[in-house]
Amino acid sequence: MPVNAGVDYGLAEQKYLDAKTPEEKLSALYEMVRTIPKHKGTEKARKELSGKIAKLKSQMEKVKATKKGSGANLSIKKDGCGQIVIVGMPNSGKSHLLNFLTNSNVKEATYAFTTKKPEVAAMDFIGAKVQLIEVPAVIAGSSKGKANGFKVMSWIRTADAVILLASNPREEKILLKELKNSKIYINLEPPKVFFKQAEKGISFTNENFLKMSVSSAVELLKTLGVHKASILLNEPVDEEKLIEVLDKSIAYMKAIIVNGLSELNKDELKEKIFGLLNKILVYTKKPGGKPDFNSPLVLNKGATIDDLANSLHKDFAKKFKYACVTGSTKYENQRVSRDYQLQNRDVVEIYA
Ligand SMILES: Nc1nc2c(ncn2[C@@H]2O[C@H](COP(=O)(O)OP(=O)(O)OP(=O)(O)O)[C@@H](O)[C@H]2O)c(=O)[nH]1
Ligand SMILES: [Mg+2]
Repeated sequence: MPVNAGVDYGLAEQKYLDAKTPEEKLSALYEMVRTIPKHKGTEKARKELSGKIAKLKSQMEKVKATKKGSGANLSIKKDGCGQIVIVGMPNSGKSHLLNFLTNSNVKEATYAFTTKKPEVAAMDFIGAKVQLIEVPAVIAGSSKGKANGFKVMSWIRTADAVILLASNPREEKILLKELKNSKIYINLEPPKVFFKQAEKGISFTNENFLKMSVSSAVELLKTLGVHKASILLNEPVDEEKLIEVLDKSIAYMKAIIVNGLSELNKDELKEKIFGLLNKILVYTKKPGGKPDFNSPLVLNKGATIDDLANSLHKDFAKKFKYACVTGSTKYENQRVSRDYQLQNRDVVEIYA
């Protein structure tokens, strides 16, 4: 251990020594970089850290290339228009919520860890199918592997969004902490820092956002294996943020937090859950006909008429003449262009 290194560095180093997977090793190395004192006396140790990070990263890249991205991550086969996990502490009512929202009949009981494996069910949202998964309970220590925590966290991070079931602020705090320790950041945005390739050296745009000297930022980046980059800063950035930007193992996930089941309105809750997916429902109809409100198309938010035509059939998009929209337009059946942006629940008539 280098001179003057504090307790935090010691803990990070121990984490590194205890780490079982390359991802855990890398995460511990980042923590060591974060906590190592930045003075002349630690220069050699920082160089060594930099070397370890570079070596580990290239090893991980090689493994990834041979596995063609299948990776070590566990994930549950996706179905429907999105996959959402229900996360909560033991006995918090996860199975109850799953049964409430779907037609499943998962076992509910008053003892802890009734649910031992992921339970998958489909939630119908006005004709669209959303895949809901109850994962086994999270407890204090899950992020360190307690209660099958590594697997549970892996199932969570590969989903598209989260329903956090917490009956009180204490539970919510524990859940958010365990998720954060597992590199799952709930309702947080990635730092607004953007890297571009550069011919040589490291330079910053909006340097005034740097909450450290340029030279120490450059030093830190070099330790993390970045030697050539042009970096755009769009928000204040300290050491922690700079390391966060480079830490590709962080999953930023959207979540709704449900505090209790007693006062829930099912339709409102379903609407909120669907809202997590950044999608819209659009109904199509034949010219002169009626839309089928039981079978919507699910498109990404921001989708245009062109996207819709493409999602129907490639030929259709080619033959496309024009479309009429009812809903987001000023008038019913208003004629719109190909680049018209659709809104949730629009009804579209395409003439081809
Ligand atoms: N009346 C009522 N009972 C509930 C509610 N939520 C949960 N319960 C009951 O509380 C107990 C625990 O609920 P579960 O849904 O099994 O809890 P869980 O979070 O899935 O628990 P684990 O799978 O063990 O982690 C069961 O007996 C449920 O029937 C609720 O909103 N109302
Ligand atoms: Mg359960």
